[in-house]
Amino acid sequence: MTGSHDIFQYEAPDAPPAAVQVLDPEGHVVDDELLPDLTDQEFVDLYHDMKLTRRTDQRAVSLQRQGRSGTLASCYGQGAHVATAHALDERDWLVPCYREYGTMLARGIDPRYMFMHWMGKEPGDHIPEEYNTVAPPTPVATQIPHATGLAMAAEILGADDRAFLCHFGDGATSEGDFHEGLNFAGAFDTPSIFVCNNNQYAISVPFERQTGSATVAQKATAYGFDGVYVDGMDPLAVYVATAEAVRRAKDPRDGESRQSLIELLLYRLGGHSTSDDPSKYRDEAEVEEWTERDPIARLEAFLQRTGRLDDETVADIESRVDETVDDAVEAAEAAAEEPAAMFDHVYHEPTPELERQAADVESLREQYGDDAFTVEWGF
Ligand SMILES: Cc1ncc(C[n+]2csc(CCOP(=O)(O)OP(=O)(O)O)c2C)c(N)n1
Repeated sequence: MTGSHDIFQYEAPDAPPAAVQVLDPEGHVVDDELLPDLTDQEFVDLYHDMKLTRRTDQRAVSLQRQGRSGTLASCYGQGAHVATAHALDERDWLVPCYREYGTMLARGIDPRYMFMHWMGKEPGDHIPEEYNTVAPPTPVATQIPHATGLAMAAEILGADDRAFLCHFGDGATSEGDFHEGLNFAGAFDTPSIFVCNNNQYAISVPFERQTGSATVAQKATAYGFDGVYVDGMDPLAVYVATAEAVRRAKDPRDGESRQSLIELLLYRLGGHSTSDDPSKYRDEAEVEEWTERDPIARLEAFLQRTGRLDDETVADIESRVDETVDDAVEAAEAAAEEPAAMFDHVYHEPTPELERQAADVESLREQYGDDAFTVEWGF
């Protein structure tokens, strides 16, 4: 029994590696070689979509506080996730999570869909087909095997040359769905990109209680693919890592896997949801420290310093974003409830139980009219 440690070939890292970073918190380029090859307009478009996401977020929280909408998971602080959508082609598929809806806005999906979703209006979950985007889920991690299944189905149908990108949080990595989704992706060699938004908490559960691993990214090796640990408060690092994963999914070089696990180390500056009080489980000093790394301020500083953006353009973007969000709220509030539509896309063929439930909804509507479905939000 001597030297038994020598027979172990796989060693778990004790600590995370340095995260991939392009911009420091003040917006200085830290690695010129990693600076993405985007046009000035593409850089500004990314900034626009991050501002649109933040404005949508602020309005949604305000509507919830006024009792005009339901609860939601704000992405305040996590806005750099928007950059993952900028690295996708239109034909690629996006499987977002509830907090990463900025990817949907970046793909051109009108924010009215998000407002309807938060208002509990069923049409909000019927994303027009041309966007190749799945509506965000509420159950934790269920979207991960769905994303792998989509990729497997596309391969079977011969629709290759597209990537399938799926978002989830650190808490989702403790679900069996995470293992099943990544395991199948590796085993069936699908063109999959898994993005873990590690905001360091699953509601009140801190990351060190979620896993004994130093990182989520290292878990990729167990599934036979590559992982990368990224500064998730840096939109350009997020873009570069995703663009590289998209390239690998479609055109892997020797030794590269078509699957990637991207871990974004980030922080949610707000509560888990509008029903949460984060002061119960984390220190204000921690929040202040991460506020300094705000992804929008970081990108704006870089764009201003390099002459790609000026105050006039910022003001113009802000007023356009305000107008888009105002119109979206108006449209969402005016939209019908359509509760029976919730049964339409559960299965390809409705089951007898679903048909019974749909008939119940119709009979309630006949008895009480549309008022039967008006939700009184009272959080
Ligand atoms: C299967 C399931 N279990 C529990 C919940 C309740 N729940 C909602 S969000 C959440 C935490 C998820 O944390 P994480 O995956 O890190 O994502 P985050 O919300 O931090 O973005 C939990 C436990 C749920 N929605 N679904």
